[in-house]
Amino acid sequence: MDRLIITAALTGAEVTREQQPALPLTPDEIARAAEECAQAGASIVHVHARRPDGTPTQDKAIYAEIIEKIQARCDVIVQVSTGGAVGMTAAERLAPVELRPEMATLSMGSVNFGDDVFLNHPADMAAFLAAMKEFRVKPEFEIFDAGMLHSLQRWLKKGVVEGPVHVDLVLGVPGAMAGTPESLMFLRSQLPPEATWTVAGIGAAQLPLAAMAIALGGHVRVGFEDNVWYRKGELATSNAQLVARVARIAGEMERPVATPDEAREILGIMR
Ligand code: KMH
Ligand code: ZN
Repeated sequence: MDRLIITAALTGAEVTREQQPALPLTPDEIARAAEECAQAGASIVHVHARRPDGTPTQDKAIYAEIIEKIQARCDVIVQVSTGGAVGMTAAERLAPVELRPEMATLSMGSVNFGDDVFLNHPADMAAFLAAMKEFRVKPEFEIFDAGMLHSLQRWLKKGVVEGPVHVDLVLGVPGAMAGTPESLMFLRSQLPPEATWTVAGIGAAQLPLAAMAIALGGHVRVGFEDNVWYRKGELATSNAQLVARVARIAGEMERPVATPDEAREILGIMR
């Protein structure tokens, strides 16, 4: 089995300081959190930007500042979000890809998202993919529901995408696929050949699905974007605390964590 790639989803677009007092919001806070997570065993950081008032933004200049500050502190793969926040336009969401980060997310379809709808029109998805090809950004295909994996299979069949692809199975969003072992096992059975995969369990699903991925040869995403708790009734003190726990469990399971360079090799990222 490959070494374990841990992704730290540091901020997200929805979580607030009221929900998680240690949530990193400014470029300096996000860069510091990224460094702590890298030291704890993360090789990728999934980044969302916020305005000074804490609201989500896809502003290119703010992303540029975040990336510069992260790179000044540590070596870690920066993966920008193109999901942004519900309600943003496709053009807005795509902006940080122009900065040529090593990776970016690409959601493979529309889905109910709590009380909202996370819209991903097929034409927008195709435009996101074209931009990632143009700027040589490695996509991480975000899979919230089974049909999205089949959309990716169709792209592969048509030759729109060349494998091996890397996917993130996001499980437990209210309105999407449940954060259960059965969901993970089913999606894993539907993966394209040679695909690498990570799992992002939402809330209480984060830890058990992480343990499953370690055992199954997948990779793991943790962090405040998906889960603010360390355990029931106890908030996590930092993103790094969540990363460190996964790294510890992985070590006990003889699945050492990947360095950023090892992660680049596993994912086929050329710098
Ligand atoms: N904030 C969600 C609506 C991504 O980063 O690519 C979408 C999201 C996915 O967070
Ligand atoms: Zn995200």
